[in-house]
Amino acid sequence: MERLDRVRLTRRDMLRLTAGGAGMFMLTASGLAVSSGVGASAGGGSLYIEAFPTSPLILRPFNEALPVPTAMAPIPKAVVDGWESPPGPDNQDFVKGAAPHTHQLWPGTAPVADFALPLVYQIKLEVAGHDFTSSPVQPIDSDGRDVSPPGTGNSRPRMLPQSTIYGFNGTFPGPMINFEYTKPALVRFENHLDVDNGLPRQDFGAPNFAFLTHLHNGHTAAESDGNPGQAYVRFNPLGRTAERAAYEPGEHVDNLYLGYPAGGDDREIQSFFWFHDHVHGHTSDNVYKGMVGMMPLYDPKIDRGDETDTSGLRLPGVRTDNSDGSFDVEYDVPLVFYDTALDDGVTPHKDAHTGHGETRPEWWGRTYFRHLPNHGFVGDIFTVNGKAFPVLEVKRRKYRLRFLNASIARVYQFELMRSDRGYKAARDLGYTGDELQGQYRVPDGEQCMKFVQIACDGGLLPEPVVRDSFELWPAKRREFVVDFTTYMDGTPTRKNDELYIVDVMKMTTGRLWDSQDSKYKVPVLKIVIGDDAPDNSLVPAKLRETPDVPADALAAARDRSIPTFELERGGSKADAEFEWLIDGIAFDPSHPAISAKRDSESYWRIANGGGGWVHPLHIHQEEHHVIARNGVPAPDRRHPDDTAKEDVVALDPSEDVVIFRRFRTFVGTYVAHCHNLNHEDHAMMFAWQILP
Ligand SMILES: [Cu+2]
Repeated sequence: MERLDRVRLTRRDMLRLTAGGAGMFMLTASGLAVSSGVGASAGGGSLYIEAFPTSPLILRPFNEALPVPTAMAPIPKAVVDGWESPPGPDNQDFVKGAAPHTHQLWPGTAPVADFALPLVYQIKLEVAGHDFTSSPVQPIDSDGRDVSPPGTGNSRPRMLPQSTIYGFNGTFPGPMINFEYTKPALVRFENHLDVDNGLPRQDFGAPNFAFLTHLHNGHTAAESDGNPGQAYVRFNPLGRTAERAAYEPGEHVDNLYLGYPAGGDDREIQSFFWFHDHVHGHTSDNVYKGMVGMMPLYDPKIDRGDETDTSGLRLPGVRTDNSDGSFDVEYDVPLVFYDTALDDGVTPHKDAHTGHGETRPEWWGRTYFRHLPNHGFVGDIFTVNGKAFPVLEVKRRKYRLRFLNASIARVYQFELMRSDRGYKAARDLGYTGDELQGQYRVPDGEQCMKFVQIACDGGLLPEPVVRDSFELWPAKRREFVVDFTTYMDGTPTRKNDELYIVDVMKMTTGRLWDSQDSKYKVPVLKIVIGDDAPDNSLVPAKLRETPDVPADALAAARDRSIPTFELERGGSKADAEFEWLIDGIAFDPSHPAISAKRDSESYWRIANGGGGWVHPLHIHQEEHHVIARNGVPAPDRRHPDDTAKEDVVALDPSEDVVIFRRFRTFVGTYVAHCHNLNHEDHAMMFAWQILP
C-alpha cells in the first residue's frame, strides 16, 4: 500500500482498484506501479489515476541564463500589402469552405475613429523541439534513488531529448508583443501544425492540430477573442464543433487588439496580458504543449516604459523605439512560470477511461501530460521563461518584474531569499515522493528583500503595496518593483551577491495547497547582482485611480438575487469525463448561461461550492471589481490588491465572492471558466453574451 501511495493514487481510487480484483497493479523494478487490465473491469470514465512521473534530476541547476524576451517585430506594410489575403475589415479569418468573418470594429470608426491602422504581426503555430535545460540529468525514481530508464541498462547521467512543443513561431514561451494603448495591433495566427519535423507528437494536444488563441484578458471583440463560445458561433454552421470549432492546419485568423480602454476611460488601461490557446476541450494540453505568449501593455500618457519621462509615473524602464514601430524596454522583465513533468518511462499514460495503464518508455525525458487527472496537473520541474533553474544577472538598480503564472493548476507563493549554504537537491535532503517536487531546496533560505507591488491582473494599483511574499494563481499576473541595491535590513548589495526567487507554497496535487510547511523552499530563479547602472526610476506614492463602482455596491453584495455561479464537482450525463461543473451544468456553447445588454453593468456572485479544491475563475472581456469576499468588503488582508480590478477570481475553498463588472464596446459570445485548465477542459465553463 505504501508503495502505491507514492504514485499518488487517491484513496478512493485505491479502494476501487482493490475492490476490482487482485493483481491489477504490478510494481515495476523502479518502485512505480503500473496498472494492468484496469479498463476492462472498471468501466469508462469511472476511474483514473493521479500518478505523475518522477522527472530526472537536473544535475547542474542555475547555470543557464534566464531568457529575457525582446519585442517582436511587426511585418512591414509593403510585405503585408503583398499577402495573398491581406488583413482588412471584411477579412477577419480564413476557414476552409467558408466566407471570411468580419471585424465588428476597425480603426477609423467611432469610438476608435482617430486610431491608426494596426501594426501587423504574423505568428505561426509550429511544431518544434524545446530544451528545458542544457544540464545533464540523473534518472531517479520516486524514492529519489538513481535508476535505469527502461530499456537502457544503466543509471548514468545523460542529456534530455528535446520535448515536442506546439509553439507560437515554434518557441516556448512564444513571442512578446510590446503593446501601447491607442496603437492597434493585428496578429495573424496561422496554423502550420501539420508540418512534421520528425519529433514524436505524443498523446496530448488537440488531435486535429487545431488552435484558438485568446488574448487574456483583452477588451476585445468576440471574433478576435479566441474563445470557445464565439468559436461555436463561427464554426457550428459549418458542422464543426468541440475541438473542430477552431483553426485547423492551413487556416488562419486575424485577432485585432485595438488598444481601446473600456468606455474610453484611461483608468481602464491594463498592464500585462498573455495570449494562450483556448480550444474547446483541449486548452490544457495545447497550453502545456507550448501555446503561451506575452503582451506587456504600456500607457502612452503615464506608463510608456520610459523612466526619464517626467510627465509619467517613471516606473523602472529604459525605452528604445525601433524603426519597425516596435519598442523595447530594459529593466522591465516578464517572468513566465510553468511547471512540467518529464516522462520516466514507467508511469502510466492511460488509465481506465482511455486504456489499460500503457507506459511510453520511448518518450523518456520528454514532457508528460495526461488529459484527465482529476485533481489537475502539477509538474515537478518549475520553469521560468521556458528554462528550469535559470539565472538572471541584474544591474544594481530598480527593476520592474512582471510575473505570470502559465501553469495548468499550480499556485505559487514567492519570496526573495538569501542563502549562505546554497541549494541542495531535495533527494539529498532525504525527501521522497511528492516532496521531490521542485527538485531543489534552499534549507537555510531567509527573506532578504521585499516586493513593491504596482499592478495586478487588472492593471496598475491605485497605490503601491509592499509585500513580503505573494501568491500567484494560474493565469494571474502581478507586477513588482524590486530594488536590487539594498537589502531589507538596509545594507547595500554587493556585486556577485546571490539571491533566489523561492516558491514556498507546497502544492503536491492540483486540488489546492498542502498544509503549510516551513521547510518547503524551492528556488526557481537565481538572481546575481551585477554592476551599478543609472536609475532614473521612481515608485510614486500614487499610481492610478481605479474606476468607480456604484454607491450601492455593498448592499448589492448582500443581495442573494444577483446572478450566482457556483463551481462544483459533479457528474454530467453528457460525458463521464465532465465532472467539473458550474451550477451543475457542463459547458455547452449552444446555450449561453446569461446575457447582458451592451453598456450595461451587473453584479455577479462567484462561489466555490466545495471545500476540497481551489478554482481560479476567469471571466473574459472586461476586468471586474471585487466588492466582497465571504461578505467582507474588499480589500481584505489576504487580498490587498483588491484595490484595483482583476480578471481571475482566486476562489479559496468554499469562498463566495461578489464582483461588479460592465459590458462595453463589443457584442458577441464570451466565456467564463476555471483556469485550472484540466477543470476547464472537463466542462467548468459557461458561455455568456453581450447583446446590442
Ligand atoms: Cu477549477
